Amino acid sequence: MSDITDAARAILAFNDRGGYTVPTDALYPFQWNWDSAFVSMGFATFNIDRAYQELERLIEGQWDDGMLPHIVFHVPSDTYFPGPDVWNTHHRHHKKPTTSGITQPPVFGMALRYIYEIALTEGREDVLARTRLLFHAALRSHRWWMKVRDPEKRGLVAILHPWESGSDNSPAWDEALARVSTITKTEICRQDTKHVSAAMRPHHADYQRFIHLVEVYRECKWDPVKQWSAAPFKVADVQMTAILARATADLIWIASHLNLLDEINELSTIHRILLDGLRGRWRNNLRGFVSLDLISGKDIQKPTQAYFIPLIAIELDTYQREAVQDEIERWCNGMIVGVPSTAPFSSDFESKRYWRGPVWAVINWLIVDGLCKNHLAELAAIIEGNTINAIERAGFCEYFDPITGEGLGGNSFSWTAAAYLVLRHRLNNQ
Ligand code: 2M8
Repeated sequence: MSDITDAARAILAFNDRGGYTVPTDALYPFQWNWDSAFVSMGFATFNIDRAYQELERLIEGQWDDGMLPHIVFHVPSDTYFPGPDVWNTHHRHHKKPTTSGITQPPVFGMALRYIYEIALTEGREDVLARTRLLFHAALRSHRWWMKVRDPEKRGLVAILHPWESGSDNSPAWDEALARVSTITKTEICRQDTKHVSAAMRPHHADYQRFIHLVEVYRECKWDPVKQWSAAPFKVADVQMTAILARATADLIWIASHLNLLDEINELSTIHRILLDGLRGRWRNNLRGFVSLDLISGKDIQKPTQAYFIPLIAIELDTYQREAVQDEIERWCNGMIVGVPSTAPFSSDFESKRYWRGPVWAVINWLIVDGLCKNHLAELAAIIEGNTINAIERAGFCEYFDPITGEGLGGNSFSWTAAAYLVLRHRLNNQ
């Protein structure tokens, strides 16, 4: 085992808060939904029990209606804003931990399959009951997505807050977010800029709008039907839909192993609906998939990494495959490390500002996976190699400047460590 693999494991140990992992110390002191799903796959490369535990701690925060919240506040901390009092979700009863009121990309189902497959290869028959329990939690959350976030039956699930996408200040949300008021009742006490430079973080006006949205939904008492009608921001997101579709396929795989026939049928219907929805979002002229602004009714054409995420769920035709390959190569041209989260030729590109240009290891992991699924293994190997090199050079940073390769944002970041472990694991098993 290399020193760097050791270091990646040490980061997960350092960020372990007792069965769950914080994304990084201080800047993000709670359990985040999709971070934990990625992290559990990192754990699975060396400790199956700890991998299961990560997901088990996450579902402690699951709501009765099936939603998996984006943050679980297991223990108090004052190093992050907004904390539980701003969300005020009233989920303090039932002995459950408090949570935020929105969700995040459902990587959970993908993670569960990944962990379960490794457990099976290790001959761990004892994980069956744990797998079944987590499978049912995932299924409840997928039902929630379909019912609550695609009520108009487009085959695409919607986000009501940019934080749900995980790509908080992506240029993809600029136009839709500009319609949201900057007025807030809550005092905005940002903590993030105490930990990292403001030049790498979202702007103040973004935060005003993020908090305004929280207030709108808090006033709906977190009732999903009321939120859907009150939402000033509503986007059918291709990245979210693709992750949900892929996770659904992974749940079908698990259900077949567990011999759950009704569940296979139910999930297969969901899967078909989502794939149909996604296929309709391909645009030949843009060489990628685009989200739909449900308030303006317009395509969101901004070139971001979301263009390529549907590859994890969809089999492209030959024309699309060549187009995607050319487009990704164009975005990576001249970069030390691709794939930038916003195309470098776009006027919105900022190489250091969070989701407006920097490279994220977990996004590359998804893109590598999608390229392999679509028989573009050579390009996948280049991106995989560059991601590993960037981490080995700059450390386990939150994200990387694509032009210089510099490591940015928080340090000792859990999902970057997990990405390293999983990408290395893939390489070693090829
Ligand atoms: C970032 O988002 C949080 C809000 O959820 C924040 O900036 O305060 C995003 O990068 C998100 O994708 C990630 O899950 C989270 C924790 O790493 O940080």
